[in-house]
Amino acid sequence: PTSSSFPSASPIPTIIPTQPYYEKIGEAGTKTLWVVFVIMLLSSLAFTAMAWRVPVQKRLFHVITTLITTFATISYFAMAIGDGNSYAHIVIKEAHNHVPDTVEHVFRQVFWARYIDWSVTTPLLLLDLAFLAGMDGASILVAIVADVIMVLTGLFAAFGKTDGQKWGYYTIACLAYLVIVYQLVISGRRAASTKDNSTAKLFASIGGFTIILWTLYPIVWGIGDGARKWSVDAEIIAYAVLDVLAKPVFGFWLLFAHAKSAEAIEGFWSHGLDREGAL
Ligand code: RET
Repeated sequence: PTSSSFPSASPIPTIIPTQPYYEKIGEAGTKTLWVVFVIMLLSSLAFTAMAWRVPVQKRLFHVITTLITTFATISYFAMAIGDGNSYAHIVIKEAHNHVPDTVEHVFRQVFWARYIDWSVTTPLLLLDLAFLAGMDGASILVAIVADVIMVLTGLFAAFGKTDGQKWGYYTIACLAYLVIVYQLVISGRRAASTKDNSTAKLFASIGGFTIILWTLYPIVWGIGDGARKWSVDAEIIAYAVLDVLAKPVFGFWLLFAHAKSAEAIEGFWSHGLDREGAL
């Protein structure tokens, strides 16, 4: 039998795509990724060195903080070598009112490695804050689960094909973020207020810093991935600044300030005992 003996099916409706265009990383973006990779690597080494200088029982914050920058080092390495990304297919406009139908679309590069990084590092950052405040288990669990929901729905939003998908997931992510803020501000502050004065103060300032910083992420996302008003490079640079503040700067602040307040408490007690002894 020849191919002509096969009856052809009903004609496939044709959608003629207009020439797609690609929004992707450039030279400035690649350079930025390498710079942040180096910053994260050096910070991880510095945090490790700091951990070795304190006894194991006092290393909890050092370990959490070192893990955070270690994950970031790997994720920035992946992004800098051109891995850990894919293209989101965004349908701008479908026209079905003429023949042939047309579809206007664009492909935007999404660095999904970020979301893998965030799914591990943002819960660890929350643990740093939760342990500092001495938060209860239930509040910690709620904050961390909300955080994972935020990052995953953020990832789905980044690959949303239509505005409905994109902003729908984005809304869910923002609601989850509000749950985190609630836990930090209400449960966290309540727990911290029962601690010594210097810890309560440190929690208030480093927690405030965290909330301001974290709130900038959905804004960058909205301008970059969301509204596509920023180039992929501009988005990479904005996230780079935020990531350096949220991980290494946050880490050094926490470790130095916590060491200082722990020293102050120890000093207070030993001083008290000396006086007792003298009497
Ligand atoms: C997304 C988009 C969807 C809405 C919201 C977001 C929030 C992200 C946050 C990320 C924090 C990252 C940190 C990284 C450390 O280096 C996912 C961008 C609310 C808060 C602190």
